[in-house]
Amino acid sequence: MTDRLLIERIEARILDIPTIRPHKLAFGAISRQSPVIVQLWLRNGATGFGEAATIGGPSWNEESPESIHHAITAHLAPALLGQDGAHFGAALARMDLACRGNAFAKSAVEMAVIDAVARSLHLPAWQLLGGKRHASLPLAWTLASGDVSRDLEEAQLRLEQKRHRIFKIKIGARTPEQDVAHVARIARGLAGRATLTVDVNQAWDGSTARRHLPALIDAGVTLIEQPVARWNVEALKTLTAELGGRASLMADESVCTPQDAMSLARVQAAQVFSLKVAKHGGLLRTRDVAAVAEAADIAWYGGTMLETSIGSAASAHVFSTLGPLHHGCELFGPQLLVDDLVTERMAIRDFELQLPDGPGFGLTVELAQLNRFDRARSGLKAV
Ligand code: MUC
Ligand code: MG
Repeated sequence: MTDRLLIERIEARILDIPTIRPHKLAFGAISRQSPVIVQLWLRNGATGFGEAATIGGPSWNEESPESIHHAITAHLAPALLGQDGAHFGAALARMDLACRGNAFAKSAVEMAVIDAVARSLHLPAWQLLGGKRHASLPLAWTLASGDVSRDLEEAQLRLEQKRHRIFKIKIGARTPEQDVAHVARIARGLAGRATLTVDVNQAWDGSTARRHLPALIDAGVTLIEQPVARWNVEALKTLTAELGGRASLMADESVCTPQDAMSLARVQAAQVFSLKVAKHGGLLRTRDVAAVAEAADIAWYGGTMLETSIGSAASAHVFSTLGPLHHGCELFGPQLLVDDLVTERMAIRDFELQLPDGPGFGLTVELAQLNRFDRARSGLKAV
């Protein structure tokens, strides 16, 4: 064992960062993000950073910033202290032994390990994850102000800036008829200039989805994300079979573990998997889920949990290593936040996110910004 890559110290803190506008989803509206930031030190003095962000506390899934922070400080960090950071798979196995589930918490720690080791080796993280296959990816923006005029204004600006021409519209909070009318107005306003996706965030039952998705497709939507509950694989399968020729069905909340991926792939319940490093439990397991997708002729999409530049860059590193069958990515989280934690964000050019290089995730984290948004210092309470 090389002493120099031994894991010596792991710290985690919860930040509270306001969003630039309320972000409205099927299950509620958020006006701040509370990412958990992990900093890890190796014996050689190298440090690495990781992040796990949730949306709306424990509303998107079971984990919350507070549970993530607790899992890391009480269980995951103690399991890794003194271990060789370079043994990524063994570190994951130790975390699994110490703590069942808690994928978000594990992902933040694994990110910090990989960042620190890659920095020690003066390599970009993507080089430790299989090698780079994409230099850039089309970058979506989410329209979720809840107001058609504001959504259209946002989209126009981003088109003019050549930042985004794929727009994901969050629906499911209002009646399906209102949602269809909202999406149709946006589609008319952007006709011929943009690609439209909807994310229902599990809000509909199978028959509501069967009844209303065709109208969304008629309006111009080409990608439909998680219209039904995560457990409702039967409905996903039926929708994919019935509508899959006209628009692509994408699983998000339904596909977390590689085993979920296998179950969906076996019955062809989706044509696209939204990959998110947090829900898969890290960068390595994101690759495992992507491998199942590729083997089943299912495309991937580079999803976000609205992370700062730390989690977004880590995601970008692993997405840059994946295969050619994809629908781009949505790593726009940093742009939705009032400020960031790094000196320089990943660049966006010609509607594409420029995928970063190293060392590590290629970021310079500003400690003053971590302190500025640190919940423990501001006295703010959980959402
Ligand atoms: C989700 O379910 O995809 C991603 C982008 C966004 O606006 O919300 C998220 C969560
Ligand atoms: Mg989603």
